[in-house]
Amino acid sequence: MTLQRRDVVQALLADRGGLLVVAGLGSTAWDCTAAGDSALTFPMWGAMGSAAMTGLGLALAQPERRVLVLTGDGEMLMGLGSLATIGVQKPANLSVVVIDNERYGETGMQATHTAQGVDLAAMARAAGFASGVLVRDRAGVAAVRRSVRQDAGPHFAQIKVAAEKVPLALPPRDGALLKNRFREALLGQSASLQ
Ligand SMILES: Cc1ncc(C[n+]2csc(CCOP(=O)(O)OP(=O)(O)O)c2C)c(N)n1
Repeated sequence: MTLQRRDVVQALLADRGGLLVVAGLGSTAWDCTAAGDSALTFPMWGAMGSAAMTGLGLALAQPERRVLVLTGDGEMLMGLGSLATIGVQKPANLSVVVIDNERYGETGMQATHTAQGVDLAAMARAAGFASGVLVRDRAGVAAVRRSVRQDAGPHFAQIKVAAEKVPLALPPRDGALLKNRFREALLGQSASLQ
């Protein structure tokens, strides 16, 4: 049975503890909010192509924390160079998970290149990630969940999901608020004043 994006994100984020999450723009950010708004989730809102690089910076700055980038296939395709940089830097605490509906969902469901077979997981492996998997079932999602939390990375997963329209679940829209609450939750109350 085809995986559904909300179930996948819910499963990946359940009991997330101190996991730091960067949510790519659009649908994956709404998926994260639907799974439960959190100060430790940083949604990219309109910034397309930079989710993985934002996650890399966070992972390098916070080597004791686990960092998960959850993003869409269109967003990942726009920032492919980041795979090479992550492959070179090799942060063991970083995972990049692409929720692959093979569409630019937010802008009208136009097909992306993954609909034509572009294999992002193979690209990540070739770039030097510790693992790069293509996932189509629940067992695969459970394995990704484990890797995100405990195995030495960097990990990459391309999770195929149905191309469905789901209800909007919007995080706060104010960028300064999102940054400050993330910093406070991670670094302590005085962090937003620095
Ligand atoms: C540089 C740039 N180009 C285009 C857009 C418009 N845009 C917003 S969301 C989106 C599609 C995102 O597709 P994908 O990452 O596959 O996410 P999905 O919604 O399908 O899960 C596009 C093209 C943008 N925000 N920024």
